[in-house]
Amino acid sequence: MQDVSLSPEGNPLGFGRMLRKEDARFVRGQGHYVDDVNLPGMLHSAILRSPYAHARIVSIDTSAAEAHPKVKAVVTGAMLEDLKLAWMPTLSGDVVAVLATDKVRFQGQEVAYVIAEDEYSARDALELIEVEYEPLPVVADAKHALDPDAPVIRDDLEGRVDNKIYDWEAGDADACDAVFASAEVVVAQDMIYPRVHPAPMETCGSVAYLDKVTGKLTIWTTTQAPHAHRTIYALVAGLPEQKIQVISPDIGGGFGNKVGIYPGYVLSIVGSIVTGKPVKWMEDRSENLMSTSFARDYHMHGEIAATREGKILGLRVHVLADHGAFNGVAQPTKFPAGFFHIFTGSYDYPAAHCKVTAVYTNKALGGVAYACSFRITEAVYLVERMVTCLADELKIDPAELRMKNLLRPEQFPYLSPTGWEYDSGDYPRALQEAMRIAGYDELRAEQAARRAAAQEPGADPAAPLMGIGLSFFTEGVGAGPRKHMDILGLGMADGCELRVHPTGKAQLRLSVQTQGQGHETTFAQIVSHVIGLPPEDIEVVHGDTDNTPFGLGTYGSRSTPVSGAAAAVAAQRVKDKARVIAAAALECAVEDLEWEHGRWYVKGDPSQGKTIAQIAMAAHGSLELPEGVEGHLDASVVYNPPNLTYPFGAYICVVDVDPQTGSVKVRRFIAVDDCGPRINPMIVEGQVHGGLADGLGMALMEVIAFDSDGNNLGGSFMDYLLPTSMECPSWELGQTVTPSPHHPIGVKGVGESATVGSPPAVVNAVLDALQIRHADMPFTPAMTWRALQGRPMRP
Ligand code: MCN
Ligand code: CUM
Repeated sequence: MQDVSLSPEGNPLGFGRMLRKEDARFVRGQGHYVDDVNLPGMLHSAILRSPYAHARIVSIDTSAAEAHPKVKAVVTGAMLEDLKLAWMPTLSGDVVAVLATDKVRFQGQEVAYVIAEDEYSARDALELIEVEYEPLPVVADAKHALDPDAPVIRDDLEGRVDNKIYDWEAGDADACDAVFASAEVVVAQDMIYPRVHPAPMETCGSVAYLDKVTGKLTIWTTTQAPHAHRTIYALVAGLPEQKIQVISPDIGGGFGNKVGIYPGYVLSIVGSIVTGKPVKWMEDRSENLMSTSFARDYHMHGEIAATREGKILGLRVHVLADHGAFNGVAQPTKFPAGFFHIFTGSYDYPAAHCKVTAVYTNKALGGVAYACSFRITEAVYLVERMVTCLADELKIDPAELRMKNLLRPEQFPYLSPTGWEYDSGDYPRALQEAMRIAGYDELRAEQAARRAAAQEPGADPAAPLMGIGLSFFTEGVGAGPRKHMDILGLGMADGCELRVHPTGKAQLRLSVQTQGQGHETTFAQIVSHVIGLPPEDIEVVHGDTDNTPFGLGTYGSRSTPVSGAAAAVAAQRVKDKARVIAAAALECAVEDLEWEHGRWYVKGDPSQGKTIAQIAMAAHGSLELPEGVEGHLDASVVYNPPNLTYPFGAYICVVDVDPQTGSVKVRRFIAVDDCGPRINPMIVEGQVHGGLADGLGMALMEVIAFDSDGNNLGGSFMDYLLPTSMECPSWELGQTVTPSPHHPIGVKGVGESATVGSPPAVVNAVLDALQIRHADMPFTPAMTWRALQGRPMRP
């Protein structure tokens, strides 16, 4: 499939490396983002946020703000209550306050909303609003959320007496206990996957306009799921769905941050209803970091059982999940803990059990997003840390231990002990390839030599400590099928429409929406792959609910597995229809035609043929079409995937730790990914590069911490560090190609793979350098130094 011919423009026909079509506008500064939307008469707005993590609202006085000469309106929770809009549903069946009415429940929560002639006046007026708060005790640490004397955060919910959201379990507890009871070796470990933030370059925002004459609501908004948002607006606000148009223009990164609906979006709609004008709301960086969806925040206790020879027998885990003040986790309804129960990972053993207890705390909505693959990030971290701890316990090389336990190719399709059916894989080959690129044996030899040298008298105390870390991951991406997977009752299937115009140029209408993943290029390549039109002749239309078919959106790396399949099937239908039309035009039987890329021709006489472009003209022209064949050359599809796709990969990280400062330098990082055939290898590599940087950031520097009063300590880029090219090594990538047997063109998703797979590799490398069993991320210099001194990592 990598063997590509070139279009007249020089781009590959079908799969292959080509520059991204969308970059023609991005590199010229011609991207069009929500904040670039400016409508005649448009007003601006700003949100007043709570300084407290938990407080009762005694009173709100908006009179001074309303008197500001440029202020048009001030909205409070009490006003929204009258409109029945004070609360809205979250993606997990909970409710969240649009504007606080009774209490504020996290620092940064929305309290009041100002609409003004310009953004500066709106922000100035926020300072004129007087809110009297009565501070309440705060639950900042999930470990204390269930203490008997903990304040009940969600006293708005009928009958609530504590902060528990749910207990959920998967796997067979009894069978697992039996295996553990008789196992030769059991290793237990507590670990935290800290709260982190997706921090996309573009913050969240919206421009809403309710045209009172036509009754049409148009909302330009930063969303990864425009169709789902439209339906939710219709359900929540009682607006007629055919009168709602959601447009997500260019999006400057999503990473899961833009899956849900934020109060600000709803408020911009309220603002337009109140003023009759278009209203823009754009949050700033601190607002984004403090109030929008957070990721992770899992406190995990893992136990792994094995024989003394290193055959893994079972894994059990208990998780305490910090969901913040409102349960807004984005995941299919039937999976309250996401896909966490895929934690058995890439290994062959029968016994597994997990229990997840989710609690409310006085923090912003957590556990939502950030290349999470619906909690597979946490699952992979858990299992890859546990396997490494086991290797440490057994004094077996971690690569050897993994090789001994990896699923073997003949076991696929593989049914995991917690119910997942892995579609395809050749795991040992991927690990071997990573070890080959890394030169694993030489690296271990170098490490041994360095450690020996450090023992010599007069050894340099500043000599770096070398560490080598491995991880192997399996993801399940591409949700549905819809009978198992829905969000708020909307099944995870995707529509797609392909139209080939008379002149042989095509438009592909997608329900998913790129935020930087390059869909305008790769989806054109999918269609090109099937019908042979050059990708530059195929325009991808997306991000506008009026002009695209319904579908659930881009997250969980589902675009290519689901919408990509829809595009391939639509293209196949066009190709089939083109054959019938070509047969009519060539006056032969359909069976007499053979396909070569982009053209149907008569068997045995290749000079007699019709290209797709010629067939498109015929389909729209005066040619007499056969019985039952309608004119035009188009197709529309709703694709309901039969299963997830299961990409996998083997990662190796080499670090050097400065023993005197605790600073960690990632010397090398080898990533072998298998996402099936690569539609555009350059884009896949870009996705992997980005994900590796994400993972390095989480392992070494990113954490949103809170003090005991619930103050967010990571509310700016001064405090919340993101990795830059300075911290990243030159990534060394490899690949294996194992097609998905159920995807029409064999591809698996890849958009989150590296973010999922890389943190355990970096952490395992740092701990290998320090030669200690476990310490928690992030390995900032201070944390690493403490760990080196044998001191606790957390104050
Ligand atoms: N691709 C390919 N060959 C494959 C698999 C994928 O060429 N075998 C291409 C796809 O066609 C697409 C890209 O790689 O252009 C990513 O595809 P996919 O894995 O289907 O993921 P999605 O398009 O659904 O993107 C979502 C995923 C998620 S969930 C997060 S989070 C994340 C990620 O993408 N957010 C991103 N990568 C991101 N990259 C950018 N630049 N910005 C974000 O917000
Ligand atoms: Cu889970 S972050 Mo992505 O799925 O948009």
